[in-house]
Amino acid sequence: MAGPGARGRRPETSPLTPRLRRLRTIAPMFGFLRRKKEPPPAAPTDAAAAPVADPAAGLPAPQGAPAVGVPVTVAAEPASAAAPAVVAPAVVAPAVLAPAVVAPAAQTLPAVAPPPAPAARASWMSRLRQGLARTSSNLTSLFTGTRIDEALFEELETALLVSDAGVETTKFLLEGLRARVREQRLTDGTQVREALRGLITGILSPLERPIDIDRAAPLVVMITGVNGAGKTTSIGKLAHHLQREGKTILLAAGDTFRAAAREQLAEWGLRNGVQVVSQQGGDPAAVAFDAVSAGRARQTGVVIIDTAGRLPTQAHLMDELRKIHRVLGKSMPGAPHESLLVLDGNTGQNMLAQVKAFDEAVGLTGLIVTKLDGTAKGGALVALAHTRRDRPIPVYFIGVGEGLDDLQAFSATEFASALLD
Ligand SMILES: Nc1nc2c(ncn2[C@@H]2O[C@H](COP(=O)(O)OP(=O)(O)OP(=O)(O)O)[C@@H](O)[C@H]2O)c(=O)[nH]1
Ligand SMILES: [Mg+2]
Repeated sequence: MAGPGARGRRPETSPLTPRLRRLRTIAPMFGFLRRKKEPPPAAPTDAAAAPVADPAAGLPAPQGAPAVGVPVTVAAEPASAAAPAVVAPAVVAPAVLAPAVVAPAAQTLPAVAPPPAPAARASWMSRLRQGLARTSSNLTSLFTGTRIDEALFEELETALLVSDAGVETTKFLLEGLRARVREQRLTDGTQVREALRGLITGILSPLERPIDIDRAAPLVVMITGVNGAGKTTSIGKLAHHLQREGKTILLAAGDTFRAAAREQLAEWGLRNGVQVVSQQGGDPAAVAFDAVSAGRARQTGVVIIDTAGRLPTQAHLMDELRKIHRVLGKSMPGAPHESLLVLDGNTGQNMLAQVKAFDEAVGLTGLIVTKLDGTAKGGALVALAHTRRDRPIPVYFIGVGEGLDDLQAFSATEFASALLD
């Protein structure tokens, strides 16, 4: 609970704003994450979940097959087709639609990326730590001595504000810390740091929840977010992750207006060896509907729907998102089963407004926070957890790079450690 402020502190009429303004240019803090488990050695082969043979298309083998080397993009049928759609081959796309297949740069990418070598995993960890080094050093440098006084709390307040933890959460942390110092009679910096770690971990813990990928078949996952947040990249990484969990995947290019957006998703499809339902122009809701229909007909494990980036202030685009959500509900009971918001970890406090707006529009069930390998300020995530503690939205994954393996499960403990170690 956010308290009323540190009443016992020395007088300070407007303690936060001047320091915040002064330090706004200071670089951020944050980061971390560690893989929880080793990936399986080989690509999964899930016979039960493998797509049924496509009578029309002679489509490439399902994504579970190793080393798929052929283009996998397929056309969507019109949403008006009420019966489960059979994915049509590109060459017989309905005439009313413009060429339905994104012309992917089929020759420019390997169809399936090689499995990550241990060295590669180590390298993303070190990239992450490097990216967060300045931020974590802002905090850790405070706890080096035995000085536990008002000056320490003031410096900590500054460091938390610089990290984008926000005024309310910063106050909450400082009050909690003061109480622990008092009650537990802490006498040196290391103890205070551990107390802070406990507080931050406690705030973040409700966000740590694994995604249940078995609760529907297909599991329909709708991806939303502002422009450039990392939606399409996260879908590519998520597809890879889910394949390793043994799921078959179908992607839907719900950003129908930008050719580049379709091509980008098609590239990720190629990398993963998964099929992409796509359609030039037209209604994104129709593409989403068709993808789910195709996924049901083909017994696909997970259907992931990409959407165009949009700002919460763009009312008509938020309406479009609501429509996609609504239409998905008609495509399959309970769909979308996951309504995920992708957040750029560099967003700062605006992250909170984004979550609120997208949640109101499409009832978020989870978050993916990207770009935590760069200069992101992790404090915003702590603020998000604290300010939404009454209805926490889990962070299923964090993005720590642009490669297939750079999606990691969120861990409150590791996140707090990355901040304070
Ligand atoms: N370093 C880093 N870069 C990322 C990460 N995720 C995405 N990016 C990069 O961020 C940029 C935008 O990513 P996209 O996936 O295209 O973002 P988007 O949300 O789909 O964008 P729009 O569809 O245009 O709204 C690309 O250059 C990605 O490579 C990440 O976790 N780390
Ligand atoms: Mg995109």
